[in-house]
Amino acid sequence: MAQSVLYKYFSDVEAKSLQTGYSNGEVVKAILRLKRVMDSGNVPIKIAVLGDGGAGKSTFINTMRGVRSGDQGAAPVGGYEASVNPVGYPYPSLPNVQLWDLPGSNSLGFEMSRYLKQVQFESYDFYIIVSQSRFRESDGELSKKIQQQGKGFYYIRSKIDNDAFSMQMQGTDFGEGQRQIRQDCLNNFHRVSVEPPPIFLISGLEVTGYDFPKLQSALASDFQKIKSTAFRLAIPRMMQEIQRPRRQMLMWRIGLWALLTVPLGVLLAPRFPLFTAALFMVSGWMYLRRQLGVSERELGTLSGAVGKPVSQLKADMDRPSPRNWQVLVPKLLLGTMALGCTVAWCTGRDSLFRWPSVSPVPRWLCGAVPTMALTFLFLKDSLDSRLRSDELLTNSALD
Ligand SMILES: Nc1nc2c(ncn2[C@@H]2O[C@H](COP(=O)(O)OP(=O)(O)O)[C@@H](O)[C@H]2O)c(=O)[nH]1
Ligand SMILES: [Mg+2]
Repeated sequence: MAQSVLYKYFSDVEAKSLQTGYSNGEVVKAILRLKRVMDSGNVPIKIAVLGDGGAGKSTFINTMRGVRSGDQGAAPVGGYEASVNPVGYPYPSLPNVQLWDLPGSNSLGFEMSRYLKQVQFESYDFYIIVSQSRFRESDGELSKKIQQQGKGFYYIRSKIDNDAFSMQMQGTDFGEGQRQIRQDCLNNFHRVSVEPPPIFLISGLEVTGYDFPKLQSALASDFQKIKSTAFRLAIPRMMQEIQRPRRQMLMWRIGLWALLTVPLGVLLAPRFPLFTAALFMVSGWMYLRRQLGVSERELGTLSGAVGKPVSQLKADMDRPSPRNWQVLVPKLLLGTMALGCTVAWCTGRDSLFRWPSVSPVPRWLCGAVPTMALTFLFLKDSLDSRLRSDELLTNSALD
């Protein structure tokens, strides 16, 4: 099951009160609370350390944390996986950061998609891929998955002390050797069509040697960006979670309203299924308009708090959603059916619907089913687009 994003950033009580507040129409209040947390920078960050088994992930985590492999609380090192599940370790140098030791991407016998699921790949905010001796296909696949999410990562060539030793034995210049390794990594990222990340050549055993100090200072200086990217990327899911109780309640009401079209519309106005659908759709839509949305006054408050003109907030929240044919096609079909029934009734061709008997039931059903389904789909769509406006408004306010 996907992990809750809301509970990652808020305590149980705060998350519940955000949901209740939103259900009571406090959209702007909810947005401002999200903004407060974002501005405080007091957000937890999960950094995944991943790569093949034996690449040096656990050693790297221990060295970052200033512990040795045998110390209490250190990640177990040495050719075996402590667990098939990721393990998180606090990183004292940066507040609220955890380094997560992931099982080797080659060690569980998993195909990539199962591996990603097992380690809850998308739950991390930043990634460090550790690779030894050469670029692997799995490095390319993992980096693509990271970039698809819009998140950042570093690439580490570990055990560079071994490379240094080999080069020395072969009389190769180490500076030139390092340049070639970097170039090889860059070429491989270009080959797999991934924007190359910062690349560090390190020995997990030497915190002051090679690129280790550079890596630590890069992480410290990228930290603000990592935090704000993580929070921004979490907004759509956080909003969905905040909106969930309200959406569920309104979905129930929409379902009941659509169901009402059967007894009321078809029995009272059986000749005009399209008219019934229109009546229910318009009244349902007006109800949703009253239930959801942000008033001018609230927009003014938000505008003052985030320093963005009301016109800009409005333009952002009214951005049209991409056309979804999967929703549009059934609506068109149902509308055509309801229209067909209305035309048949009005032109006296409704005898078609009486077949095979003179019973009016088939005729009613022909009108009732598309009317009900059309009303439901239309209102569900309206509900989702109103909720989406709130999400767009949140994005705009926190931008
Ligand atoms: N020479 C050298 N050995 C390393 C380095 N990093 C890890 N090792 C060794 O490689 C082996 C596997 O390391 P480990 O951290 O358990 O790899 P993991 O499976 O990726 O977690 C251990 O014997 C480590 O001591 C490194 O940078 N240099
Ligand atoms: Mg390990």
